[in-house]
This record gives sequence, C-alpha cells and structure tokens, in this order.
Amino acid sequence: MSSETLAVGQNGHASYLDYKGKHKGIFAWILSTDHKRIAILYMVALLSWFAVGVALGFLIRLELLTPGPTIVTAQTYNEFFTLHGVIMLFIFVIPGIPAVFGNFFLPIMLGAKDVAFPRINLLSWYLYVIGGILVILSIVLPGGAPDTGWTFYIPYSVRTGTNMILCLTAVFILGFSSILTGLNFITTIHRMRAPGMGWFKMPLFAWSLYATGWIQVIVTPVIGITLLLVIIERVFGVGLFDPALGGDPILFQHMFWMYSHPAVYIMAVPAMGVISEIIPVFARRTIFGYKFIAFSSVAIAVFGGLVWGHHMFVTGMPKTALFVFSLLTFLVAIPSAIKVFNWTATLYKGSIQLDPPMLYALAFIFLFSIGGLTGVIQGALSVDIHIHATTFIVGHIHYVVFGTAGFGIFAALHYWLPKMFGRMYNHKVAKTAFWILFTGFNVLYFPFFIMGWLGMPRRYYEYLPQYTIYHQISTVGSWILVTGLILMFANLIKSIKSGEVVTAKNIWGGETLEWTTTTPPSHENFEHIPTVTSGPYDYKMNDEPELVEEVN
Ligand code: HEM
Ligand SMILES: [Cu+2]
Repeated sequence: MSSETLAVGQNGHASYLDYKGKHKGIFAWILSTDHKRIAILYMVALLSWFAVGVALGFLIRLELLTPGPTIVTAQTYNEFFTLHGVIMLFIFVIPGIPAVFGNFFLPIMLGAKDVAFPRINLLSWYLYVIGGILVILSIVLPGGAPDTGWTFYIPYSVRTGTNMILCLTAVFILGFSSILTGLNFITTIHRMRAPGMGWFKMPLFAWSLYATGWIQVIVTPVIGITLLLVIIERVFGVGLFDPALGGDPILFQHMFWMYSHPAVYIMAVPAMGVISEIIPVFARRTIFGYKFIAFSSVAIAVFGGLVWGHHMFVTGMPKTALFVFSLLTFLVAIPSAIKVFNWTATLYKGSIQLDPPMLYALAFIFLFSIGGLTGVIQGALSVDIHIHATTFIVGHIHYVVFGTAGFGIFAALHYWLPKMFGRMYNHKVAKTAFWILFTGFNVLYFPFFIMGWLGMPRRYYEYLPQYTIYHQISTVGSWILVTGLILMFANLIKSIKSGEVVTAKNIWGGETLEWTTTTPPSHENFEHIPTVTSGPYDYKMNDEPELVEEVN
C-alpha cells in the first residue's frame, strides 16, 4: 500500500490497512484476526483461483471449437472439466461472498467490532488454503488429475487410478472451512448486533448470511461424510457404494445431492443479499417487502433442503418419489420469484442510477430469471428425461451459478471495493467492461440451451457435425467474456493501486452502517458502538451521496 492509501480515519484512528499490531510485514496479514484483513486474504486467494477456473473454461471451449480433437486428448479434456467444476464450485462460488464480503461487512453492518470468533475465522482461511493446496497436489502428483467430473459419481470415482483421494480430501477440508464460517456468522448475528438493531432492523445482506450459515452448518457435514466414505471404499475396498463390491451407487447420489443441491443456495442466497443492498441505494427507494425478502431467504434454505432428488429423475426412483421431488422443486421457485418481484417493485418508480454496481445488479436479476425458469423446465419429470445429461443442464448451471454468485461478486466488488480501499475505479471502463462481459456471457452460454435441447450430451470431447455452429458461437462468446473479465479486473486492480482517493464515508448514499464509518474503516470499525434507531433502508429521497461526480 502506498502511504496515500493509508488515509487516517476522520476519528483519528489509522485505517485497518495501516494498523500496526504485534506482527510485521506479511505476518501482520496472515496472522491477523481482524475480520477485514481476513476478508482481504480470502479475496486474493479466491480471485486467483477464479483466474485458474476461467483459464480451464477457456481451454474447454477452445477444444470444442471443432467437432474432432482440437487442442488436447480426451483424457486431458476429462481432467479439465473436472478441475473446472471443482475449482469454480468448491473454491470460488461456495466460499465466495460470505468469505470475502460477509467477513468484511457483516460485523460493520451490525455495528460490531469483529465476528464472534475471530481466531476460528482465521482458521477457516487456513483450512481454505490447505484445501486449495491439496487440489494443486492432485493435479501435479503422479497418478494424474481427477477425471470423474465434479460430482465424483460412483463407480468410476472408486475405480479410476487418478489422484482421487487427494481431491476428495481437499473438498472435505474445504467443507470444514465453510462450516466454521457459517457457525461464526450465525453466532455473530445472534449475539453481536448493536443496541437497537432488532432482527427486522438488520440489513438484508445479514439476513441472507444468516440463512446461508444454517445451510452451511446443517448440510456440509453430509458431503464430508459421503466423501470420507468414498475414500474408505477406495482404500479398504469395503462395498459401500460400488455395486461390484456389493454397494449401492444410488445411495451415493442421494448423499451427494443432499448437500450439493442446497450448496446452490449457499452460493446464490448471499448474492441475493448483495443485490438487496444495491437495488434500494441506486433506485433511491426503500426496499419493497423487507420481511418477504428476509423470510424468503429462510424459506429457500428450508425448501432447498428437500429437493435433491430432482438430480436423479432417471435413476429409477419409485413414482411417488419422482412426483414429490418434482412438486417440491416447483415450490422452491416461489420464494425465489418473491425476491425477483420485490426487487422489481423497488425499482418501479425509483429514480434509477445506472452506476456500475447497479448494472451488475440488474444483470443478476435478468440472468437469475433465465437460470430459475430453465430450472423449472428441468423440474418437470417428462422434460427432464429428455434433457438430462445434455448441455441444457450446463447452460442452466452457468446461468444460475455464474449469473448469481459470479455476478453477485462482481456487483459487490464494484459496490464495496472503494469502501475497502478508499479508492475509486474508472466508471467508464467499468461500464464498458460490464457490457462486454454481459454480451460474452449470453453468447457463450445461451447456445448450450439450444444444442442441449437438440440432444448434445454434456461432458463430451467430440460431437456430431450438426452441433458445430452452436459450439462455435459459444467459443466466440468465451473470447468476448474473457475480454470483459480482464478489462473489469484490470480496472479494479488499477483502482486499488492508483485510483482517485475517496475519503467520503457514504460513497453511494446508502443507509446501512458501513456507510457511517470512515473510508477505509478503522481497525475497530467504530469509535463508539452505534445505537440504531431507524431501519436499514429508511430512504430519504433527497439524500445525496457525498461523491456524485463521475471519476474518469
Ligand atoms: C463462476 C463461474 C463458473 C462456474 C461456477 C462454472 C461451473 C461449471 C460447472 C459446475 C461445470 C460442470 C458441468 C457438468 O458437470 O457437466 C462447468 C462446465 C463448463 N464450463 Fe463452467 N463455470 C464457470 C465459468 C466458466 C467460464 C468462464 C467458462 C468459459 C470461458 C466456462 C465454460 C464451461 C464449459 C464449456 C463447460 C462444459 C464442459 C463439458 O460439458 O464438457 N465456465 N462449469
Ligand atoms: Cu438441485
């Protein structure tokens, strides 16, 4: 950090970036228990992994440019899509928003000095890093990178000779990191809200982390145990899942999806929380239906735990089970639709400002709607039998996961990064990058729906010539998308180094507590713990942000 960045807070305390504790240099960061520093540690690690994941996605698309072999062998292709899925899901979007923005802003938004268990918080980060290192080892050690797909389906995951144990252990450890973060946030929300901040005066981002925390704590142990059992089966040859040993492969699928469906909400609900913060600020209106948004997070957490069977419609489940899982899947769409309705109602008659965070928030609503509606299509039994294991599903995955958690992270970066570092990015570049990214996204992923509908299987290295046109459009889309990503990150990184200094506390004109602290916040967040008297979005129409001029 240059000395300029280390703006001394208006209350005379040094900012958290500048704070001098017991340790020096890098140790002042990797041994810090300050939630804000831990958030930055997570951010650096997460975004580096994202770059790796994107590179793999880019290579997968390059391979699919022509119907036959293009750049790699079939085995390498299998490793690519496995690692791409494992990295993007378990290392990028699942920890994503809670680990970075939850850590940084939850305590501040509640008027607290830190999370409930700061040391456990640091431990979560270490577990996260260890999990990541194990994934790297599984790639580079002899034996070869995992090639089962991110779902680790039995029996192949028991029989393949690749480094499965390392990879499974990695996901197991990453799960612990996730559980500890969830536990920490639940306790923080219960115990550390500022005086006056009742449950319904809590920002919606806090509600979303609360619901997410419970999902993390309840369902993550299920995947932990499941993967442990696969390891035991591989090492000792006990027949738990592999039919050749007398096991039941369908049991594995049940256990896997009992976690992995709710995991979608571990990714999406915090992103919905971010969007619920951004929309009222840039529409200059009180959020419509606060309680509906808050409770729909909880409803999603509850119903999301009951629908895992929709991943298994073709496994020969009893008809009653098929019917019940399909019905519940339709029901879970309701709380999601409630959120979309409330965001839209907030926008209606608002005075909308299309600053970069708002552009990402609006894109989120659009992409999430496509992802959600295609999910309802897949939830219909007869249709799913036709499109199961086609690229239609991969299209849906990307709209739902990348479109929500990914765009949620981008929205949050543009909204909160200036607060975190006290420097503003270039708005024109940010908007240009957004449009390139948004165009690339749709050109890349929309063809997945069409060719999947026509029968193109997912995870295939080669394809019949009639699919060529869709694959080529999609690959061109990946080039556009990656251009947008590079531009977006270059702009943000440049801003941290040399962007215009921002000292205003309330950069966008928000009403939540993080906008009452200095920019960047001081080590202890607040000089005095605030007493909360009004709701989080009591929007006064004539409130103006302190920094309104465009920074170019
Ligand atoms: C947040 C970002 C992303 C997430 C969470 C994500 C997640 C995933 C997951 C879970 C799969 C596995 C699907 C399966 O099991 O069949 C997958 C496949 C794929 N991803 Fe991504 N992805 C992301 C970004 C990208 C990017 C940036 C690209 C391209 C530049 C990309 C291209 C692909 C392709 C082409 C496949 C299909 C592989 C195949 O079916 O053979 N993804 N992605
Ligand atoms: Cu699901």
